[in-house]
Amino acid sequence: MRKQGRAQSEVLAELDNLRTRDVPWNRVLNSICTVPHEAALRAGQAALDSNLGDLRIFRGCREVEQKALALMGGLLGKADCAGSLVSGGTEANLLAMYVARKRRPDIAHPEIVAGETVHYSFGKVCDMLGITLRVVGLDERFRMRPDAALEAINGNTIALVGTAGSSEFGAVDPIEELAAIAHRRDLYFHVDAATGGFIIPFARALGRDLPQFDFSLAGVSSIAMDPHKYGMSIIPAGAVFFRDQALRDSINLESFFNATPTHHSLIGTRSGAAAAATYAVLETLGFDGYLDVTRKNYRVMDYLIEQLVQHGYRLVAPPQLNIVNVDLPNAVEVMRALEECGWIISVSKRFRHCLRLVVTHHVDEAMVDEFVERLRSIATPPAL
Ligand code: 0PR
Repeated sequence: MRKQGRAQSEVLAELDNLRTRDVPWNRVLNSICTVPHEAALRAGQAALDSNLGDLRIFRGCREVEQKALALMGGLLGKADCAGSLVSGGTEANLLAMYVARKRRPDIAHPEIVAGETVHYSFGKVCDMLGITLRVVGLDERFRMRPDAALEAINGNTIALVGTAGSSEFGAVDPIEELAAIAHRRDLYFHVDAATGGFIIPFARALGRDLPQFDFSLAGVSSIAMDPHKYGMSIIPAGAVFFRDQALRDSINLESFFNATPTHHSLIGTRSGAAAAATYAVLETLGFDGYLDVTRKNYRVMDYLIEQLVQHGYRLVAPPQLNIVNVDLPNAVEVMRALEECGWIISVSKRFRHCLRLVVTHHVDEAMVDEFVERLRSIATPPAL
């Protein structure tokens, strides 16, 4: 650290300058996160000095958090489910698996069963909690196969995990069938809807053919859903919901001090900014506002698909949520060439022929036109 500080204006100018190096959103096609809603940005900025780790001081912020949780919980088919606002999908999945682990102290070598496209956060989570992750095969649309899940479940299984919106494909596992399997066996069933949680309820209302994924299914024990992805809140805003209070309370931890509430998430001192931002965007948009956002995302995605197909490209599978994968044998090379031209897209390390394009709030038809033109100048579609 320098001995004497610099002028604040100089430091801030340096930071502004560094931020100009960030890629502008209109060249970003790989990110599940997007430009936050204006209400979220403003509310978040106004609450940056708060600490949800001390609820005796920040009583107002606590109320904001409760209100945000109630609004999200209301989307999940069980008004009295018990939620926590957390830092994102990773923490949500960690807490869910922590609860599942606590629920079965009798199992010495715990395992969980999930589909091959389960998010990599489960790798970390299982490592931390001493759980073995058993991944099972997918169908032709990259969804977990329930028959494979059934085969993998054994006496050490403490939880089944379904993904409602995989990071790579936006694929939604057959949550209804998986929930039924879990229910029959009294198995904990976690739904990772970090990505799909803010899409599926609205897409279903718009008539899209997607399975139910929430607590209206008897077997669902917990759900991760991230406001900082398709919810258009600021980062870090994630959420985890448990079917009932008792499940959430199983990981409660007392703090040192009298009259301080128990903690039930990982992080102690944490800003109330994300809670305020999340509440602000939920209230400003309302259900109809999210319907409009979702309708627009599907419209732009359908346009992208139409343009790609018209120019001879093929998709690896029809997408369920707003993630499109183009089948290209040299996808990694194409990704690098696109990046040289300023465009950020992604290619999975495991599915190297899939050029992945994420459609979210900041993507529109004009951006699609520019992108497809650039893609055509780089990658000839493979002959059929
Ligand atoms: N579960 C699913 C299904 C996810 O898609 C993600 C993140 C997580 C859990 C973990 O969430 P957090 O990252 O909030 O802890 N999926 C994105 C991905 O891996 C994260 C991301 C977002 C990466 C924006 C890049 C980016 O620009 O693709």
